[in-house]
Amino acid sequence: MSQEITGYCAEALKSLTPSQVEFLQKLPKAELHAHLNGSIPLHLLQELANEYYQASSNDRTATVLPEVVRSGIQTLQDGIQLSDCHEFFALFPAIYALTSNPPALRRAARAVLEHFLSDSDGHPQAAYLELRSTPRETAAMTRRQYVETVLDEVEQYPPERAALIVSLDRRMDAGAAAECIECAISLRNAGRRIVGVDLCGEIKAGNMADFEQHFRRAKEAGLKVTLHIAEVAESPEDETLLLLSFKPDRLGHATYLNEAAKKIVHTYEIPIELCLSSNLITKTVPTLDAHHIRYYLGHNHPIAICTDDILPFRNSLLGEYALLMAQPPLGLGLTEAEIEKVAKMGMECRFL
Ligand code: 6MZ
Repeated sequence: MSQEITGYCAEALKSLTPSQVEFLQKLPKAELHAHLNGSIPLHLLQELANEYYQASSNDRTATVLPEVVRSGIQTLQDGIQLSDCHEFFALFPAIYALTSNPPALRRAARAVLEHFLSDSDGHPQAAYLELRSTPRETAAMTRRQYVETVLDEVEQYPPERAALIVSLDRRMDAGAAAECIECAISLRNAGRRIVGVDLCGEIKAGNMADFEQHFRRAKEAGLKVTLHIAEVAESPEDETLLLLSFKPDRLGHATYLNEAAKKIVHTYEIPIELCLSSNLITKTVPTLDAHHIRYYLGHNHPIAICTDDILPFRNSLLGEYALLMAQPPLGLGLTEAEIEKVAKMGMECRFL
């Protein structure tokens, strides 16, 4: 079942001719910034929610109140309206309640991989997917079981099509962060398909100095590092420079970099994962015209166009590329040659 697309992507897609859409569909595209629990197709979320409602009356171990889950899922079904980026993170406890045991997580991972990689509509959304997810410890699984469950699904696809990035949440304490890194390293050393680690989560949470040791350890062990960085105007400049000192291999968003940070990013040619709809819907960027993609395109800097969270944003990778192609104000009005170059840059930024 294909996911319903609404909002900016839908408008951009509607404005294109069938041959333009076909051009975008045929373009080999890499999806390098998709959060598993933010990318669950809506039809599966509804299924998991119905099962959760049936089971929740007997469940004494539930950590999230059923009313919180019900209202969160309802919001996702109705379509979200955010007044700022911080409201966005409040959606996740409800989703997490539905993917808190291995069978449900397995179904979620399978559906997300299928969404991006199956070519049931003639063309897959992505030629290659680097899926990312935050290992969670629940009453039903350890963090290691979480990662193994997701990996089992990722590895159903050949290595040139899918890999996993293990995310650290900024809210994690030192013990949890260390456990995630050790888990990523040991599974990778055992031949499992983990290509990197990520830093994500509530933008203002955590002290990033505490995370330095974990990312250094991951790099020493041969894992690549991507970091969500400077997502909002209030992101502290010293924090941004500290994160850059971890020597990341890619950056997520990088919306508000000051001159010193931009200099580092250019000197080391650190590719940027850009999520256009996500930034517009969470209001970290006011308009497409003001989006920092223009700056990076103008500087011929490596970028990858990504979706972030198709569940709340109701976007798609094809729709994000439609935003590149549609004429202003619906899109950026790039030529086919320019879009082809962007897609190629995305493929070249893979961690694999
Ligand atoms: C920062 C984000 C995010 O890991 O449980 N996440 N973190 N910025 C964003 N953009 C607006 N979108 C999602 O997927 C869900 C988790 O990804 C992070 C949040 O920590 C969220 O809880 P996983 O699979």
